[in-house]
Amino acid sequence: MSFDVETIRAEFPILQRQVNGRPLVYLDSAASAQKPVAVMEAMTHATRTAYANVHRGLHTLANETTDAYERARESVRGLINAASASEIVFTKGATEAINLVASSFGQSLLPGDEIVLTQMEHHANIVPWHFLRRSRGVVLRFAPVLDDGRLDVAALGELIGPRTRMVAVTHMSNVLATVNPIAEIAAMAHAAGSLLLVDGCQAVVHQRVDVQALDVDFYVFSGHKLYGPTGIGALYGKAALLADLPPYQGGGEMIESVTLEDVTYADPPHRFEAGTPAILEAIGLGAAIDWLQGLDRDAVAAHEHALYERVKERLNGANWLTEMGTAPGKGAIFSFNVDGAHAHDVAQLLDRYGVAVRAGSHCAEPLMRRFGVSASARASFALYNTLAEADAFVDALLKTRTFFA
Ligand code: 7TS
Repeated sequence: MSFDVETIRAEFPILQRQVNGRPLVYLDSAASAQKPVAVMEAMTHATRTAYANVHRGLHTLANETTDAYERARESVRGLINAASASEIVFTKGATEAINLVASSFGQSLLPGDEIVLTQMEHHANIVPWHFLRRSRGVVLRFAPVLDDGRLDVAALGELIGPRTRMVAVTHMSNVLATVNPIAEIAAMAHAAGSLLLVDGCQAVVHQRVDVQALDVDFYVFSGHKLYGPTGIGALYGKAALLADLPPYQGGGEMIESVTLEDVTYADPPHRFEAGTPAILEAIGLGAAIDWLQGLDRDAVAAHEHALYERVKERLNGANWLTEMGTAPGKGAIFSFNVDGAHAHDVAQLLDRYGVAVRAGSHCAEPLMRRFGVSASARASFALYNTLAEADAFVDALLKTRTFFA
């Protein structure tokens, strides 16, 4: 299989539009990716031809919709090579998935139990654990990040001890693009009797993930960064662990039986999917995964890396700019600050040239503090970006630079 970026681009109608009189250069896919026609059509097709509530009906449309919803679960299973589709829980996204684990698993925690995180986590993988710090007296420990953006894995190992109940780390940083050595961290967590949760929001988009090979206990991601819809994401949990977790929310579809006196719960994954789920969005996510899996993912990764390398090469020697995160093997995200300029101003000026980048703390305030900045600008590359766009970004940045020099 090969990979042709122009063929791919034709599947993303939004990429044809203009912004401020220029062709759109969309470099904000780490926040949310654009969607191919296949995803839109899957959702429209379901809406037009086979839509009803899931898991409730004995009628044809309900059964067809349920089948489509469960096929999407199977697509998620295949994407991350889970052993069984019953290990996949649909959630609103990564944020809800982490909240689910923190809230449900957290019920077993005692004061003084420890959760080990890292300085490079997105707030989604910090704040739910702070809830447990406040409500249950658990202790949070943060593994440091080295100057080049690598995780200090040795220091992480030293933080893991007999009271550690959960290690929760990102697979790939949304700011630094550092890819963390998950299998190694899993071995360290398990040797201490701890569980491991991995935030796969960024990694799952850019590399093959095998939750069994990595031996992670929980893995989470969002659909909208994976070329799928918003409002849908997934939690993977090992079957034996999900079986022991209490539910997160109560309502329809998550019960085995309800009486006035008591309630018994359904088995996973339904135990964790209270209420009518995001049916069409799940179908859209399934379509996004099937679409992505139809591509040569190694060729996609090589293409994305080439875009990042192009930017690096063109900005080589620029002493007015500081890149955040230069770890070996990092992903295709270029986070930076221009001397004398606020990242917000840089982003707004780039927008004049049609170039969309994100600027701010990227929901990673502890990481910003670690690097002594309040914000950074971030160009994140996706499979539909071209070398010409990488050049357009650098050209616009060079023009922007004259405002601050
Ligand atoms: N974890 C990581 C590593 C992320 O990058 C994000 C979103 C989340 C968790 C939360 O995902 P959600 O879909 O539940 O919101 N990251 C970003 C970003 O980098 N810019 O906007 C959102």
